[in-house]
Amino acid sequence: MRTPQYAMSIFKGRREKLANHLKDSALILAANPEVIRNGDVHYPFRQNSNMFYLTGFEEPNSALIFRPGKNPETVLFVMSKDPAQETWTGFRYGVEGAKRYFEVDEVYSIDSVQDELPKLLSDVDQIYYSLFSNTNFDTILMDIINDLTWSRSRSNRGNLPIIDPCAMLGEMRLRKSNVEVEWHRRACEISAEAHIEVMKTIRPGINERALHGVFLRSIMERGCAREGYGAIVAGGENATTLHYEFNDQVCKDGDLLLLDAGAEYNYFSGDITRVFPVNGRFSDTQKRIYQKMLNVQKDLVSLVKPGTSREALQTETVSRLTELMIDEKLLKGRKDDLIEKKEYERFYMHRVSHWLGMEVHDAGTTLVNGEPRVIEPGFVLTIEPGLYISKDAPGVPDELRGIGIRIEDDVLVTESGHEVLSSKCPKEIADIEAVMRH
Ligand SMILES: [Mn+2]
Repeated sequence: MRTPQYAMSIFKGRREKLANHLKDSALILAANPEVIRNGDVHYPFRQNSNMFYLTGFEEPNSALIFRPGKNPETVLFVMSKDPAQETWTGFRYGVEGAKRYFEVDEVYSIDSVQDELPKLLSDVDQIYYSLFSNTNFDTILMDIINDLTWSRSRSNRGNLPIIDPCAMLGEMRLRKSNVEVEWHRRACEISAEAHIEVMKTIRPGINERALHGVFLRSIMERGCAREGYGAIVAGGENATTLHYEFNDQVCKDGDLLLLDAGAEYNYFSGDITRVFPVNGRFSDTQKRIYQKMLNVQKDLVSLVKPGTSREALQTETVSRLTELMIDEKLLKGRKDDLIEKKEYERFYMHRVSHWLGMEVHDAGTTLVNGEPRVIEPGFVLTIEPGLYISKDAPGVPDELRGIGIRIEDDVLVTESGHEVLSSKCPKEIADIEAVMRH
């Protein structure tokens, strides 16, 4: 037996907010497909973010139909109860259970979707639906729409336009409500605590994978179902590979470790990167380059406030990192020329920020009408400048070879500026070394 872990008023409130944008429309959201390999091996299921956002319903083989102003307005299709099947694959709410707990107007069995869905779409003028997130459901829906097109053309009502709801939902998800901020803050706090656990555990000779295990144990002990994305646990020169995910090498004395890992709590993801010495003490060279990167990162965080844009932060990052590269003899020449020719891309090749929310790279566009989106209170974004000097990069000082540094925090935009949601995670050299002494 299960009962929902979340207050239904949260999901109902989100649907009410959305209703104004959906006049004479039906929004259809399908659950994520299950991942099953070799026929019967089930992998952990995670609900589609938009489906969870508007229902709180976490089972596969389900769908939401939301038709503001119509009766019934909110309909869930769910898997029917099936005791024999549940013995194998676990509890299902079933039609009755879903009706009892999820505060929707109507619940049908997913087995009857071909019969019931056409009726729910017969009196709407457009459909909001995202193709390709569940291709099985795509096929079912296209067949239904094909039939409807035929009957609608006979009654001269024209074809049903299909619009992707991601942009509309992205606008909503960018602006976090109080409870969403609370959940997100907790996701970032747990991520920070788990980073500290890894800092305390690491020592020369330990495998990157064991450290990943420490991170996972720490977040799950604190109530997280999973990490928000595959962690990057990169010792030494592995940190110069941006999306290093093998996490299976031995950590060496004298190397730095780059840990990019985040907990998912109530479907909100933290996303923190820290760099710390495997043996607990930064060398002089490591100290110098790390401190310079930290200064840049802290200055960038201080620029986050309503009215700025990720584009403006990117321009500042490129300027500061190019200066740093000249200073460290990684680049030679005039700063403006080097920026013009994008020479910095040899050592820094990604964006400094992305939206953060239910997905680690969250919904919401970067541009609005072709212009950089202006940052508003309630947005959460990352700040993550990086520097990656591969061990065989030509013409770089020997002492810097094989060093990869990225420092990443999660920043909530507030009316007066910002709040660093990941501030519990140490990043000052003295603070990191102090944590590691314990
Ligand atoms: Mn990130």
